[in-house]
Amino acid sequence: MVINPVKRLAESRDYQRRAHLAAIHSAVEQKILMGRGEWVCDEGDIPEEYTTISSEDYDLYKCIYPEYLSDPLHDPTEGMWENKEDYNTKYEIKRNPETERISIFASEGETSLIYLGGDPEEETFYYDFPGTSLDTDKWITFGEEHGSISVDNGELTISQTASGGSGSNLIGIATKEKFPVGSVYRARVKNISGRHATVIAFGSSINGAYPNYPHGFNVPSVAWYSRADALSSTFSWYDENGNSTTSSGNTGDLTSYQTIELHRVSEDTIELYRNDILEDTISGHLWANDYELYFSLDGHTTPDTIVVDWVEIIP
Ligand SMILES: [Ca+2]
Repeated sequence: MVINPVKRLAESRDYQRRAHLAAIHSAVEQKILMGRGEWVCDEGDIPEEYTTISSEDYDLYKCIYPEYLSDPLHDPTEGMWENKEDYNTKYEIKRNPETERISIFASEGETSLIYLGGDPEEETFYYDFPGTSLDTDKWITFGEEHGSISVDNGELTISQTASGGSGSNLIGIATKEKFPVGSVYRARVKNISGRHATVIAFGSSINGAYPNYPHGFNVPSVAWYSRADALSSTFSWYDENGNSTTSSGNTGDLTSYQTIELHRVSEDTIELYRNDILEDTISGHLWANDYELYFSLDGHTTPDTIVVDWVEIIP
């Protein structure tokens, strides 16, 4: 039996919570970057066990508000904010001392618990591109001869400069791990120049590379690909029964950071979200196997470039 995380996330307040966790997490990451990798705050180290973010418990907002977090976000139903000396977000934070991963947790979800940054019990995949290279235990790369794949300042940049044209000279990255039906694949990503660039995809490789638009390849995949040069995008798929098609009318301008999600609701239904809003649904097609998350570019116009801030996959 597969427990479907999508249903748990369906409540609008849970979306709001998730957006809050992402904003707080991003603020913490920014502060760490500004501290050249160190957490510098009078409040002291982020606790190693989940601790409430409040004036009484771990006073995180002393460290990030308002410099890195412009709004004093708190749980929409249970949290409160009076001022910097009197608030309780009802969100919790912890730091894993071995990995330095920061996790944030909403305990007041409508039906369940929401994490950002990964919880070991949930086996969430989370990667925010630390250091100056990809962790090859977690990622494979392909097509580096067609451009560059670089990590710097907490961001991944993939740029196809070889002018490949439709579907050729693919460059990109994929997770080594595969994820089952029920998974949510999420990324904060932007396509800053050129086309065709997937802003998120899951599926199979073909000859070691991954298709940037699956409808042109005969491998099961689902992808959303962007054209920064023409401010348009297309949702494309090829299923396990050999059916393929595309849908248009998706949001066109993906040149600034967006949170893009593919929800594998069931074997035959996929939902695509942008900034927590349902953008498109595919139903009546089959993806029953476990699949990697990937990004892939073909340089139809060059430079074809995407930037990724983080990836999260909730199995
Ligand atoms: Ca990042």
